[in-house]
Amino acid sequence: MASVYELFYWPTLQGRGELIRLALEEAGVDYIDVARLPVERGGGIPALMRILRSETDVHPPFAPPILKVDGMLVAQTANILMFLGARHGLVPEDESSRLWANQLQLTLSDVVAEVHDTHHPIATSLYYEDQKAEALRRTTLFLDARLPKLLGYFERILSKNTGSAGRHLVGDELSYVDLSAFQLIAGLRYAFPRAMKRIEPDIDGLVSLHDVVAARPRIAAYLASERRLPFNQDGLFRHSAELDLP
Ligand SMILES: N[C@@H](CCC(=O)N[C@@H](CS)C(=O)NCC(=O)O)C(=O)O
Repeated sequence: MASVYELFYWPTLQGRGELIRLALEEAGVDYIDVARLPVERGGGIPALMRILRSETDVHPPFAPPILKVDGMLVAQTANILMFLGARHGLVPEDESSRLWANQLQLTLSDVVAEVHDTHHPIATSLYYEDQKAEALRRTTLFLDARLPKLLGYFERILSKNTGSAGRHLVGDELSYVDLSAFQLIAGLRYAFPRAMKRIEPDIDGLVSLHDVVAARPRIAAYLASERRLPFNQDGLFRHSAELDLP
């Protein structure tokens, strides 16, 4: 019998949970986005809180996204993707490619954390309004130096992957790292359209990768569905006029 995947993530955001949703969608498996079910059907934030506050789990996760399957609770985005990738053909089979995919995914997680810190540079517990000056300073430095450097790194990895003619980050076929790279470009375009306009001419491989992923039949169907939440001001990628610097 096929495993039933239960994803636990904040119900109104794409956030890091989106990297897991994209892998589940591309794999074509059935999954339940538990916190998006109504509370009366066992969903909502209470479902997430039950897991985070559980006293009985032997391996309790610290933060979402969390995947529950076959009696296991798996957390940490890169860890979940390593697991799903191996199960559903979203990563090559050999050990060295799997390590490489995980390494790239962890680097992508670092980028995601830096994006988050543009709007919350001091503390997640403080409102954006209470750290606006620091956010502006942080975003300026991020967009000027860090973002071109980080995206330039992934662009270099694409161009070195000659086996795939520069079409994929790992191996010859689509991997979960490609799916996450798609989400990174989409999120950055939403949050920082002006800076991305400046940077995109230097990362044409990543831009093509974004388009190739978006056109994959399962991903295209997902993006057009109600399962895909829109970007918004509560997620990782936020757009504000004052941080949308050129
Ligand atoms: N390194 C973790 C970070 C997880 C994380 O920061 N999750 C956020 C949502 S995207 C959260 O709800 N954190 C709660 C907390 O840190 O207390 C991962 O990649 O999954």
